Amino acid sequence: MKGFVSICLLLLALSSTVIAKPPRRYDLELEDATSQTPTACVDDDVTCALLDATKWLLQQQEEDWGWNGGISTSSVVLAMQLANESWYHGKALKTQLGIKQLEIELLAELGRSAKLSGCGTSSQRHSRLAKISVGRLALYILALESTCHDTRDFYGNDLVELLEHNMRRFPREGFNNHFQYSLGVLALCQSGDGSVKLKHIRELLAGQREDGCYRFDGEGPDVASLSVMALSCAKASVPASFRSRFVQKFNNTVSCIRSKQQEDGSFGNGISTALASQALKAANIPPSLWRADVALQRVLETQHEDSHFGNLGATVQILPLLANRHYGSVEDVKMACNIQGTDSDNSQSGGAPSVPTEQPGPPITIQILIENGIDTEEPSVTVSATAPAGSTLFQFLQEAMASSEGAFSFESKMTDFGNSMTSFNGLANDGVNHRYWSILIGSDRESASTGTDGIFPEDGGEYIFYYRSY
Ligand code: B12
Ligand SMILES: *[C@@H]1O[C@H](CO)[C@@H](O)[C@H](O)[C@H]1NC(C)=O
Ligand SMILES: *[C@@H]1O[C@H](CO)[C@@H](O)[C@H](O)[C@H]1NC(C)=O
Repeated sequence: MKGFVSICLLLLALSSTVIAKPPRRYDLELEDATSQTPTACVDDDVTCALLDATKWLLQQQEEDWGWNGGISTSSVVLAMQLANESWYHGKALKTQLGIKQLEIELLAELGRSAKLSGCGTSSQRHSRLAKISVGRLALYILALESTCHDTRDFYGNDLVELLEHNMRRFPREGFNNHFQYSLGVLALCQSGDGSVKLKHIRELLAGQREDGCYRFDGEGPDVASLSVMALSCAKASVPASFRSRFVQKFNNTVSCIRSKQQEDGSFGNGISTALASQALKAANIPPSLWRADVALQRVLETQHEDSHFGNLGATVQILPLLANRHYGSVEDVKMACNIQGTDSDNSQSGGAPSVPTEQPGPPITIQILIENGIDTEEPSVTVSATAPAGSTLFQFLQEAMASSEGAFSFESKMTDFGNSMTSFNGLANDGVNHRYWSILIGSDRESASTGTDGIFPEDGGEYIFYYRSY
């Protein structure tokens, strides 16, 4: 109770921005005395890939010690700990400041929620709690657990109870896919006591289609993979009477994942392959049955020269696999919490942040098409946008909006994967009816494999935003 009152007094108001600000990285004034470049990797592809990718993530740390304006701090901290729990236990100053930022962000988010729905009676309290997104809260809990926090008493707040409460109404707008639901179950499952209830397990099983796959599973089995990791973690909470049904359904989801494996060992793109591999490991499927080493090679091939895997979201989801771990490995990582003061002089350094200073290219012009594939009576809109070569599609969109004098507009939301397009010309994504803006490229309308921050338009190119149902 005390916690809720103090949160009400806190009322931290942070403005949420729609347009992305360029990231401000920290200056190296605060370099630890003990910092050195991490031990170079020798000969082992996977270790090298892991070390390089963690180094890249650390370079993304910003001036306030968080990541991606606070959107990605929790998923980065979790990924860093799953990559190697010595990160936290090394006690490097930048690490500790990053964890402090994680705490501040969550307290701010709790405070904002309090402000939104006011303070007072306990019935009001429940509506207030419902404001925090399940996926975000789950990632905060996993990140906090992996860094030795008590999530039952986080500055007086019971985060596990809060999560459990917020998971009750499913599906609803903003919480309507089993990827998020699985993150919730993984957080409940790994925060100490038996918080996973039979109803959670039932919901995960009920979401399956006949083939064991879920809505939003396509070429890759991302959702089924998260579900298998969550179910593997929660297996111990299944009552005996429900066991045989559980195993049957569980096997069915594993079959979905395995059915997506290609001849070359991949399960779709690098992210999907990494998540599928993590799931099959979590489910203890013998590696030879699904050619685990070949799948791993396919993932490693997707690493860029700069050591990330395309963007921050891809990198954090792939990292656990490189450390032979998965989203259910927080329990293993937590074991290091009981060992006091390990290698405190072995702190890691993020290395010098490289802020690329690229010259703007010559101006190029592209066509942006806004098409409504659901209400086909609605005429499509074409706008051209001009920006320097090398700009992202998102920057072209901003340019188009600024110069259209109200004729063209969009809204977006920052995520681990960059800006997600949430609305065009007033027509917004609709989570209730599963209608969303998708991205297609060129006259053959190829589906984009990444978002508007990862697409670098070519002169005269055509970029289509197509409203469709998934
Ligand atoms: C569900 C889902 C969607 C749903 C989201 C709505 C919903 N009902 O939840 C819909 C169908 C809208 C969607 C759309 C797209 N998606 Co999608 N999506 C997912 C999925 C399966 C789960 C995301 C999630 O719930 N995360 C959990 C919550 C807690 O995290 P969150 O940050 O709040 O999640 C939000 C963002 O992930 C955002 N989002 C979803 N997809 C994408 C893609 C991009 C590029 C961005 C910036 C944001 C974004 O929507 C989520 C819910 O609000 C992921 C799988 C994965 N491995 O992450 C793919 C994934 C994120 N999507 C992907 C892609 C490519 C797309 C599209 C670009 C496809 C297209 N050609 O149109 C579009 C984005 C278009 C746009 N408007 O900007 C890729 C991104 C790859 C990359 N390297 O960047 C992923 C990783 C799948 C994969 N394995 O390739 N997606
Ligand atoms: C984790 O990092 C520590 C310190 O840098 C290192 O000694 C250890 O070998 C690493 N563990 C793994 C499994 O990579
Ligand atoms: C589920 O899969 C396991 C391992 O592949 C197998 O031993 C078991 O018999 C299967 N159970 C059911 C009910 O299909």
